[in-house]
Amino acid sequence: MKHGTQDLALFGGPPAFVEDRRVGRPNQGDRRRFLDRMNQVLDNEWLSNMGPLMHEFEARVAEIAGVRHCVSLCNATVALQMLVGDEATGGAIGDEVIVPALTFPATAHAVRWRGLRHVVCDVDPVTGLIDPDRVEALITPRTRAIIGVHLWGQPCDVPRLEKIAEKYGLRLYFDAAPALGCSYGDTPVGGFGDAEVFSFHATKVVNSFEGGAIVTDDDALADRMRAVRNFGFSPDGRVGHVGTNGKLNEAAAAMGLTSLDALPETVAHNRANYERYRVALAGIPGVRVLEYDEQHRNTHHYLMVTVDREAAGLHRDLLLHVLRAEHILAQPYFAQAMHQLQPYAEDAQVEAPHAEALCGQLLALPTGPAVGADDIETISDAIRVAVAHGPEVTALGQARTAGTTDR
Ligand code: T4K
Repeated sequence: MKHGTQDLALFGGPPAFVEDRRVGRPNQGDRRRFLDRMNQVLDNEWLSNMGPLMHEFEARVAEIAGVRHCVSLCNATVALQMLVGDEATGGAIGDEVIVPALTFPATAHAVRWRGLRHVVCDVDPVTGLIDPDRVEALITPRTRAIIGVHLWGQPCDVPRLEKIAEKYGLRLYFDAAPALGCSYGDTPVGGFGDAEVFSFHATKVVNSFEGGAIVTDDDALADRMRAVRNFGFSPDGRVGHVGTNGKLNEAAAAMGLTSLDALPETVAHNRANYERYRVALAGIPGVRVLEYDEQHRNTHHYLMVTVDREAAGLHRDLLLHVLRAEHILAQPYFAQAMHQLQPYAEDAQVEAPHAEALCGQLLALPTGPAVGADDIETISDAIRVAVAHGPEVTALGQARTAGTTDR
């Protein structure tokens, strides 16, 4: 239990934890089962190129997402690159893609990587989700697609975005990288828009080391995407499309299946952690847990808080340093909006005040099966002490962390 500034590790106190408490610690599932599957892979002598475990993984993901097709891939960034390209849209139909200002850089990078232009749209000030009210004003004759991002598993305003896409004849995709197992109302994330994209990166709720998928109910699109992920080869062996190598290998599928086996218990644990954090952080001035709308299902893989500098008496970046010194490896997801990223300096005048404000406030706290009730008490205690002594921590901390902040 910490009482004053001197108890904080940043100022010489003993760290709250010996071992790091991390955001993004992989959900590996049962090791024995993984190793059994790896033995199966080696016995099969079939390591990649649409192997049996990849097919099994695809079937299970499609079932969770409630869709006909899951096209598994080596990561979600490649999935997005494939979807914005001419091979998915069925021809060149404008070179602009609308993306939210608040997302992981991969969403915008995928667009630029294909030689297209991403157009940044501001977000809702509370949820951080793309604001449909602002999307319409960004549509031009050059617009080809809209990408909504189900940030932290919260679903976008799917009905309104679908209406806008239909009205203007645009492709609608969802970057659902963090949203496997989540829903809009009772409908699982996966079948919305023309297609959605999951990530199975090591840090996601289900991991396949690296991995991703395009999920859709569009038979023709799925066929084209299956070809594109394999150098453009069609089932008849001819190259019918410009393609890439986006295949998910069998070791990745073995981990993906094992991680999927553990999904129900992972989600139950995350949900309990979310409730614990809400109680433990209640009443700390300026620190607010991002509450997920109970109308939709969330896997609670991300425990997000905002830190309001005025009310808390210290900036999110300084709190991050305080926590890291305690071996609490919180993450500033996300510290820069898309138009603030250096490669996109030409977008510097984009107006996205809500995204900018959130970027200065958001903090992801450790959760997941490795984080228990006692850990949450300890983490919340460190936050409470830092905020209770905000001005003092700020004065001392500025000297201690000069030049090392994340922003
Ligand atoms: N769209 C959205 C909305 C996304 O969030 C992402 C990825 C993508 C698209 C692209 O998906 P992929 O192409 O990756 O499939 C991490 C992930 O690398 C990234 O996949 C993820 N979003 C993003 C939100 O988080 P970093 O830069 O924060 O990773 P890093 O290395 O700093 O690790 C984060 C934390 O996880 C640390 O506390 C350490 C811990 N960790 C990490 C790894 C890799 C582990 O404990 N074990 C591990 O193996 O991006």
